[in-house]
Amino acid sequence: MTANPVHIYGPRFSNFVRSVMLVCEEKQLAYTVGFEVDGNNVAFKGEQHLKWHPFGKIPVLLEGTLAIPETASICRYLDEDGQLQPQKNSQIHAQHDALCALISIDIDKALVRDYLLEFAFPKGENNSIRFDVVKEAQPKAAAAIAIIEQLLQKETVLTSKEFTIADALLAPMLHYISCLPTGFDLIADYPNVEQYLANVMTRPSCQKILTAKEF
Ligand SMILES: N[C@@H](CCC(=O)N[C@@H](CS)C(=O)NCC(=O)O)C(=O)O
Repeated sequence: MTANPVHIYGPRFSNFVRSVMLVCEEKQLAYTVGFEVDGNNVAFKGEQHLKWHPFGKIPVLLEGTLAIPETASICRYLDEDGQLQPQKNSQIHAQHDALCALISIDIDKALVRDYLLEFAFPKGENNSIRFDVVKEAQPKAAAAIAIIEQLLQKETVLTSKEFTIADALLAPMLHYISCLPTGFDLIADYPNVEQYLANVMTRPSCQKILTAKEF
């Protein structure tokens, strides 16, 4: 990696962009964020973006001529010295990797794609929230939070004091859920999840990046 700032292609409000920003903050890496690259706006899902990520997802990490898609892979690349990945033994290392996949695939789908996005970008008439859609997605979102609650009852990398890539992936999602209106914020029913979020929010990186969003 070079000493020049890396660029995180994508918007600051995206939970996955925030995960990469958290990793940069934790590692004190210089970075810039946004759709503007070298002074030019690079269109979301435009030709250039699709060259970087064939499915037009964000974030993409740009460093010189290198473009890396996929959040967990970006985080692992930035964590060159492995400080944000448990190294104790290969089993714990693999468990952390698996947790990163669970969070960025299944938990993200239940919490962010199928639930939270309806609040952030309502698709109802006159941009109103489709509460029928929200209500339908809520049981699966609550089930995902219950799974996190269970994970937090065991000794895992999520319960260790060390901040890891798994935390960087999970914290932005939980923070956004906690910002939802009463009755939709789900977390209040899960004391371990609530405590976990309170703990990560004591970190300067999380205080800086996980700023509240009005839904
Ligand atoms: N597997 C990708 C998923 C990234 C993702 O879903 N990003 C969202 C924004 S937070 C996105 O690009 N959504 C636009 C789309 O799916 O077309 C990763 O882990 O980076």
